[in-house]
Amino acid sequence: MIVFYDPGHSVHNPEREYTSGGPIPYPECADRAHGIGAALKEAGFTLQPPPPCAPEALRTVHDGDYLDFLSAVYSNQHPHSAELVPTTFALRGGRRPPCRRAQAGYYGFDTTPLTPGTCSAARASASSALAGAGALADGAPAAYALCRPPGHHAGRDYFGGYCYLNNAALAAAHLATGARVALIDIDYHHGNGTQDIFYESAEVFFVSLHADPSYQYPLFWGYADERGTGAGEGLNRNFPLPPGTGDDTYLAALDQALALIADFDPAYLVVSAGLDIYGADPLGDWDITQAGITRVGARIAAAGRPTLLVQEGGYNLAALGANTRRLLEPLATG
Ligand code: OKP
Ligand code: ZN
Repeated sequence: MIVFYDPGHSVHNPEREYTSGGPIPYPECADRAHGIGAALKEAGFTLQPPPPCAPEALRTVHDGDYLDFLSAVYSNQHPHSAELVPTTFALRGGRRPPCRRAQAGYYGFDTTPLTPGTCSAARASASSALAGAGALADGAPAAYALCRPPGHHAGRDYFGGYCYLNNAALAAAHLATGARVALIDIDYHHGNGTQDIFYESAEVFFVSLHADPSYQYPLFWGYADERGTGAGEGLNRNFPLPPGTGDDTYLAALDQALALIADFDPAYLVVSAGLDIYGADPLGDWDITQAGITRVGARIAAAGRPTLLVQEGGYNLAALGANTRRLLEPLATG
């Protein structure tokens, strides 16, 4: 299996997340990717740097104004200034303010920080996903993009939930030129950005399994009755799951999700691969075991489609590398 990895992510490494309970060390740290990379190398995978993606490639999914904001917010001022944390939000409908720093609360939906390295790291991350899509288009049966920062909470014109550019959506949009694509999001959190991007799309079928938003982030999206609109009617499906979800409950929901995907009969499958489903993840409250993660990988492999896995969450640093390996190995050998 081809693995794409761009070490350029390391320049984005915020210090703290501002939660309702106060500041905590930033869970989405550069060491996540270092740990995954080390575990995959040890398992015999080769990590390939992707070619840097063309700036226009990001416009298939993201708005030009938003992309301009991401590249300009740190461009001509305080190149080494502290993190920029939005605290006043527009609740879309207000005006975009002229001040770049104030725009952080126009484009952000939570207190996810921007740092001087955020834009280039997000581009490096997106480059891996786009290279993975290219590999599938060229006939590879499976590929993995070791992306960080993650992407599935980012929409066409917003960032949040540690995400700035929607890596999986960019890959799916690339593959969807002339082919049907299914995007399954197995991260513990609902992929609200991806849902939003493809909500009216007939080309990309989005299915997400996640902690019920009635008790978990991102809180406002991810309910079972969100099913898509217009040409995308019926092509958005959510499986909200309860606290304590274990292997059997999860795998039963996954089987339902994969049956829907089989009916859609996509030419490609993109997986938003979050490993915060793991029982010992500090952000999650599920009970998925390491053997369960192997079974998730085996179920995805059994779907029998050319498959791109795109890294999303997963915050147990001690287990993340081994868990990623467990998810990938059924696809690498099968
Ligand atoms: C990103 B991904 C934590 C508050 C929630 C945001 C979570 C973003 C998850 N105490 N913080 O889906 O793994
Ligand atoms: Zn997550």
